Amino acid sequence: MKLGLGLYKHMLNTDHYNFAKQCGATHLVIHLVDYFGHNRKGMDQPVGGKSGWGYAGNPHEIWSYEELSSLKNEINDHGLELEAIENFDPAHWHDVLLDGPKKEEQIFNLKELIRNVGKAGIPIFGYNFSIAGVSSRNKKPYARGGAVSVGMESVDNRPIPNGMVWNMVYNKNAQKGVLPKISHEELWSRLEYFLDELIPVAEESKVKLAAHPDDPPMPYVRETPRLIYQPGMYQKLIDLKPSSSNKVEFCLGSTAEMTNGDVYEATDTYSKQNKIAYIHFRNVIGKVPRYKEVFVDEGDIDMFRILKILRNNKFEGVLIPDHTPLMNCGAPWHAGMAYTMGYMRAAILLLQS
Ligand SMILES: [Mn+2]
Repeated sequence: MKLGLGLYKHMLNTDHYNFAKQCGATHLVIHLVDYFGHNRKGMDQPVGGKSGWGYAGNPHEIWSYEELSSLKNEINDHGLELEAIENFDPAHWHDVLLDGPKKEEQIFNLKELIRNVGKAGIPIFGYNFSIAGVSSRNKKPYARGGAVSVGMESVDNRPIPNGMVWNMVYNKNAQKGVLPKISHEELWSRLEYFLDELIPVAEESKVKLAAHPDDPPMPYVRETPRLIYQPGMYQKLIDLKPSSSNKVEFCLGSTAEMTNGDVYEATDTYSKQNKIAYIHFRNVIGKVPRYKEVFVDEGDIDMFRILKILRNNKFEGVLIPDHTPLMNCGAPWHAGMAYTMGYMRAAILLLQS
């Protein structure tokens, strides 16, 4: 097991590479989608309100081999490995999610992107096949000592306006109106198209595609169906396209929030099959539709039990904190992460001793 840290796009700089290293990380998982374009001071995860996070990126430019490779070199120069890129930009795949007119053109570009990722030597690409993305969450002092974190108290049922998907606006001039309602079957058939097209390219490029479950794991959010909102639904995705490149981005928090099944069984099932590309190692109290994200040692999940299962199944991938509560000090995000990283490092060392 390896310790990693997740960094948002605006954190891809020397200070944050050094911060990761100081926290004991050997690996990084990075976001290239700019969720914070609307708020330059934003440090923490966006919650996903009615109007989303802001604008999607440039639809005409996928991330090139040159920029991916120079990013990887920069990270390597700081003594870290680049393990994964997390999330596609909605600008690059909105019509794959929505089955829109640009679907084929966008799939063509996504294939090129995965080839670039493979050529740059980045082993994993994480994605979240979701129309609404994260939603229905708010920020309150949910965690120990009144630390501000994310939680859910009710479901957001407001439909999504045209021109927006996965919380980001990809077309400012879209016709007024909302996204049409679709079934779960329709959503799964869109995923199947995506996997059929992308997995062979990922195999050739030696890249693992890793699916994140729904956050929050509800059957419907904002009048759109969700894909993976119970632990067993990961199996459906795995079986849909058997391949060493078809993996999961296993989120302990989202899995524990699911109403059926238990997180230990799910960890065992998917790590035993060697289907876990990397892990979001976070803790929660409660299940949907009422839960709160809390400190790593405060929630419902026995994190040591999870680590023992992973060790027994010889999981060799990376664990990152995903999200943490913000701590009261001059650097709330950094303190929360540093606290979690210290806990994770100690736990991993203890289990390996
Ligand atoms: Mn997660």
